[in-house]
Amino acid sequence: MPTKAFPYTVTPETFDRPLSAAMQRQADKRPYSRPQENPLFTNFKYTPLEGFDYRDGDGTVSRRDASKVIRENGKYYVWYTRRETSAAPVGMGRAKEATGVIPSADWDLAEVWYATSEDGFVWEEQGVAIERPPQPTVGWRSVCTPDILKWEGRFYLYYQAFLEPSGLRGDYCPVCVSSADSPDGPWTRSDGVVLPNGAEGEWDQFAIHDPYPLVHDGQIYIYYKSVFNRPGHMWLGQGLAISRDPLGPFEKHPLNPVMNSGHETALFPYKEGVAALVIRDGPEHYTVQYAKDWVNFEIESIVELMPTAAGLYVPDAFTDSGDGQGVRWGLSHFVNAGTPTTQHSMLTRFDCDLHREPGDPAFK
Ligand code: AAL
Repeated sequence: MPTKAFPYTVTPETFDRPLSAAMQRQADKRPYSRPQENPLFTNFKYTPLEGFDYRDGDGTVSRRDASKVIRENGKYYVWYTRRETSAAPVGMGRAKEATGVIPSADWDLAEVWYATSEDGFVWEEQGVAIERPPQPTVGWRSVCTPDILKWEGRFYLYYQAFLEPSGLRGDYCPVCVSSADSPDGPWTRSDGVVLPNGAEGEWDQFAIHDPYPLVHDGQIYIYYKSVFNRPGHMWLGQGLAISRDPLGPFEKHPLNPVMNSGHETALFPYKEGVAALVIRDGPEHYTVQYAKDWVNFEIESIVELMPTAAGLYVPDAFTDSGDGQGVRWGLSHFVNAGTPTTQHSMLTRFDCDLHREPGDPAFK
């Protein structure tokens, strides 16, 4: 055991002594132990958006789960879950009381809408992009939680498609895709599902949520969330599915799940690899992680006040540059604004510092 107490002034030599496990981690210079020098550490600044009406927050209008933001035709575009119902959700625990017009959860009886903006702060809602198809087509109960891909000049929206209210077996849903020549649509829906649930007994047999497409190595990489070990013990993980065709079939990565945490994980190319905001839930939530090979993620930093369900503005999401530049802002949502009987969500803007500048340590 050391004879002297740990010194007040810390120098490299300070660590040349027997150390506790915690101080050994500092001596090892784990990335997350040095946030001041870490380009994948950030704070988040939030700004309310202009242009969205929430009917005084009575719970009948909700906007949540924004897609990535893209820039086309000289403006920003975003897609999101929009619910407009005659009443606020009854709650997942009372899902049996949900009807054709009464939602169970905030994302029940929803559609995918889109909005555009000149500056990312003031938005103009343009209307519906993906409507609910007629019963019994998959998605008839709700279509929500979209994300966008641009591939060979066409646009693809991936989204969750519900057959039952959330709270019953609704969240056991797959992902469907629609495509268009323009971000303004019209959107043509592909038959069936594009990201199917895993086979019985596989980790993603029930839910495929939060599809998140990026382009890497000439292929489409879709990260997605699943919830496994239901119902005894709930554990969220992120999987990866890869294809050269946006309409599939997608091949699930043999190492899935590739992340052990994250509810609505947001990713962006960074240098040659991919970085991830691992948001909400799981043993490694509220971390920024990095995978040089796009598969094996390591914790880079531990952060606070992460944006819920972040949709990032990722200028190089689809350029496959092999030299990702990072991100500065995006849209996220605040959940459960209002009282329990007026439950809804509101989109908000966040700014962060996860981009590369000349002189940053990332520039090596
Ligand atoms: C979200 C997402 C998915 C879930 C629900 C709606 O934040 O993780 O979309 O199904 O909650």
